[in-house]
Amino acid sequence: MKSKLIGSLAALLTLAAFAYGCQSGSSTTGSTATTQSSAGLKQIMVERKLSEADVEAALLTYKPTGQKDEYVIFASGGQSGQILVIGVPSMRLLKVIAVFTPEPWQGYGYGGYGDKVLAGGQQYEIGQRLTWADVHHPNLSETKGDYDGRFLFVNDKANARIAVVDLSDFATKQIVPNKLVASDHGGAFVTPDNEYVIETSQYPAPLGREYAPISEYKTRYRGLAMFWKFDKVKGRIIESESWGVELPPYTQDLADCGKLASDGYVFINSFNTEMATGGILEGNPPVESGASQNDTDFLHVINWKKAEALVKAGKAKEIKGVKVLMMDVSGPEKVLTLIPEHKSPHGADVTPDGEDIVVGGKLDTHATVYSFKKIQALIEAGTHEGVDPYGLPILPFKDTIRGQVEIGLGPLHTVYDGKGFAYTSVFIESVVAKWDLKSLKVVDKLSVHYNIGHILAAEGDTVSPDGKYVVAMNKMSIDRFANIGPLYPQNFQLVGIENSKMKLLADMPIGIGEPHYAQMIKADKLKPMKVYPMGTNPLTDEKDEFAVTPGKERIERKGNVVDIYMTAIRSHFTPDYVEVDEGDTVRLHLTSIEQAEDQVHGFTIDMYNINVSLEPGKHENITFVADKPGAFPMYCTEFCSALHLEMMGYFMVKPKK
Ligand code: RUQ
Ligand code: CUA
Repeated sequence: MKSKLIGSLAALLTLAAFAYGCQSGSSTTGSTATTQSSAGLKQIMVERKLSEADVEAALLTYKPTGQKDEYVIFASGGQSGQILVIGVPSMRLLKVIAVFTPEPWQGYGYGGYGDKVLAGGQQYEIGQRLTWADVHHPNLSETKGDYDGRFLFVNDKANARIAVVDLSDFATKQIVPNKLVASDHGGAFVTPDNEYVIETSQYPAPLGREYAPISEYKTRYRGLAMFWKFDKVKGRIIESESWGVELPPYTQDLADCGKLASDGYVFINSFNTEMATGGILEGNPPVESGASQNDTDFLHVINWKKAEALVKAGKAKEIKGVKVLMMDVSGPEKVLTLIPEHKSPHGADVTPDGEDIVVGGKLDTHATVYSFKKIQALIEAGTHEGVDPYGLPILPFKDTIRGQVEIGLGPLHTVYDGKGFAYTSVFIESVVAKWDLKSLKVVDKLSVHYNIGHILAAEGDTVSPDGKYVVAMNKMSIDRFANIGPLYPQNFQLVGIENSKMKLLADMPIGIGEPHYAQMIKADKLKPMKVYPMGTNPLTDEKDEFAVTPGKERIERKGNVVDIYMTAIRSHFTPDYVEVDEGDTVRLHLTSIEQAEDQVHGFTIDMYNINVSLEPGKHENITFVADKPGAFPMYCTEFCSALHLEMMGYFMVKPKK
């Protein structure tokens, strides 16, 4: 960061004024320009009530037109079911990726390939369709513990699903529904070489989503850690090679995957070892207090490589066609082990070297630092202080930890800078606490606005974080922005961490859903295509069998099925006049034959709820029944050229006699 160079307001203003002088094209000498502009800038600072620190923050984050961001954030879009793509340090919103929710701009869910992705993510074959998601934790694909910029995975807490986004075109390719559980939370986390995408359940329920009375909670309700096998070449989850590990009904919370020293292991928090089930009208305490009786909950440790071997050796049980390693195997085999943790913990975050696991306690003032070496030695020696009601070994707490850090009120999540420091979000206190991983002492605190949930760091979950920025993902923004009614935006705050003191650089209101986690990748690791190879179907990433080449546009009828082979290019569709009979099945094969960068068309047929986005080279197949007679304009919905409004035609549906 330039901040090291900038020692004083004078130096800052000289620098700013220099740029100002150049841009204004002043023909005066450098020194005169500096003086005049300094006076101008000082006046702006006074008028706008900007401090020296404000001006410095502006200089560190401002991107003049054409200058690109150094990092890219992929942030959860919360209830929107989408992913937000944000540039750093400018904190400009670059894109909203449609994932679990129909999204009109990308034409996702209005007749095109997105319908097929969304259909694959449905939990039930009949009945209501899921049209939203509670998006929590986006995770980038990894190679050797480093983000490789190829894929992005994210979970839907509300409907227990995992989505796969391909970063070669920033499009969602697959949604896999977890048929065994109803909600998830710990996910999507990846193993360091991305063999698996991990999804762990949140609220326990009978596996397979059967009914069992709540009185049978302890015997029938369970948690699950799902290991989704990922094929990096195909870029898809292979459901048939995926499997699960049964967990006790302790309400598993966040999870993280081991790396380097702890490669092969997964760590999952839990917060209701009391197994409280509420029942306020029945005279029971609500879950919030029922689940807070015990002094400790359990950190679950899974040896996933061993679990995988046991599943392959046929030791798993099939539930609804999914192989699940049950507790009567995983306990004795030392695949699943419990460690006490301070009550109601939240984040479980493995350090970049994989040596430690940091657990924040929502109701505690500490973060606990577990040592993987100690944990592993105890597991291997078979040392434990007892077993839980499900026969799972419990390790002695004292012997598993390296220490505890006095953080402040309500530590949640921890990220790392790769330089020996950890940064913990502290919800109740509304601060980021920076602490030394060696001494376990807090060295700096920064107020954020307000009530920070997650925190993320540049390349933060890799084996080598960059240590330049962290972002506070604040749940509340009272008094920060213009009043826009009782539903307030959340507030992302960019924090510079290059110097010993953290520095608040920029605020970004988030008015789209409530974000949870996000990850930040170096922008030059992303290498998406600029245009699709001609005729590409984004669902298969291949040339579609129905791709239309220029000159081969046509309309074919077989019985009451009409195939329309159509192309789009500035500024017309061919054919631009289509006539069918009411009740015909229409199969529209639509190829953009553009190959010029940023030449996007849209396509809609009025009144038919059909709407697709046609990026250069993209192909879409749209099948529908022409059930509404009339003369319907079909037109391009992107302002693609000077004759964009002329890019239209008619879709005629002749009424039945
Ligand atoms: S966790 S509430 Cu990401 Cu802090 Cu879901
Ligand atoms: Cu094509 Cu507007």
